[in-house]
Amino acid sequence: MSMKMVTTMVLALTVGAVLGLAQSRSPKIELVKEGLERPWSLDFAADGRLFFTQKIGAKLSSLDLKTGIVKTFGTIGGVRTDGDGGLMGLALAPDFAQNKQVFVCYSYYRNNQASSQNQRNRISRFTLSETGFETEKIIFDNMLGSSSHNGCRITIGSDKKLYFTMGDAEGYAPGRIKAQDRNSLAGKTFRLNLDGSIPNDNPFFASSTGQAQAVWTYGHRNHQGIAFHPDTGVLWSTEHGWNSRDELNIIKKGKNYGWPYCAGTQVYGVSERVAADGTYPCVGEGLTLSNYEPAVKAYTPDFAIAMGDMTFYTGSQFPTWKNNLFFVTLKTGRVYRLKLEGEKVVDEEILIDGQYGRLRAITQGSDGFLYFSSDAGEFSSIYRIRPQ
Ligand SMILES: [Ca+2]
Repeated sequence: MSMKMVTTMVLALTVGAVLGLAQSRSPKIELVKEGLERPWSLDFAADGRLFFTQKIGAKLSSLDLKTGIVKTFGTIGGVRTDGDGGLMGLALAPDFAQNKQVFVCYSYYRNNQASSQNQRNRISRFTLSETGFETEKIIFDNMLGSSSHNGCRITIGSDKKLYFTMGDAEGYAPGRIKAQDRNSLAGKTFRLNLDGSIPNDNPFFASSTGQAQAVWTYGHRNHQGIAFHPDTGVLWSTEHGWNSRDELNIIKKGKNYGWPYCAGTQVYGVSERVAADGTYPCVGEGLTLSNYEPAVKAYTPDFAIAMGDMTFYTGSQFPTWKNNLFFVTLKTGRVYRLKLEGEKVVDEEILIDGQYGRLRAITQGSDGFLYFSSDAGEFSSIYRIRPQ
């Protein structure tokens, strides 16, 4: 046996051992709380309490992780819970410790008249007392709703602006074009000041009127995850796509994300086209879409993985995961971990693959662990991901 062969064998054994070690260090999943009514959004306060919305019960609650006790501040009246609708997005105000303000998104019927013409969604700001709601201030009202595609995820930027998503509110209706209409409040990302006023540096502030001035991006189908990269400040988003075309996007001011003409990196119903420079243009028979921003990555198996919420990891419990992007999926019940370089995905791992059913939300705890929720009606749960 030559020295070279021996060296190769030793190298192979070393690599095998390292791989074995990596496997034995796969994270531990702990059940934190069960028996919840579809916990749709999770957000930690600095004091360690986990705030969450319960979609079908329309409850805003917090969980004390030390005692396991859930405290419900209140049930929001008049919430429409048909199909995708309900109490959805949640974001605590940046100075929540002082002002006790939380932003939520929920579905309702206009004039309390339950009909498809009156399906709506809104953003409200609640001020909490120790035991309940003190006030509700409606921040952004009258967004078109549907029994499908109501969004609605909320985050707050370092610019102290509120960013939130709204789906195309059209389900499988023919001629789905509201997402492309910049005057329609469907299929958009919006940006507002925290008091509900509209910032005058929004991209269409000068060229539109009324609530349409709040549009930040358009051409979305139903993006249910949105988060700022902790280092670059770039806004990333997961979009629940059409059929086999889920999307990971970077949300850039004023851009068009293509729906319903393009999905993933593909023109709707047309085979994938790659331009000479390697980009994916949204062009097809008789179609050239201006202002188009293609997905960073399209998830294109022969089924929809059904992307849900996303977050970035900034804690110290998993040093090698720093700044990694995590997202959950509904239909396939997965937790993905993505390593990024700039605006590219360079590595990807599926940490969980269906063992906990449909997954809805994911966030990082103030303790540096990751938390995610399942979506199984009144039998939904919150779980923790921690090192072994
Ligand atoms: Ca798109």
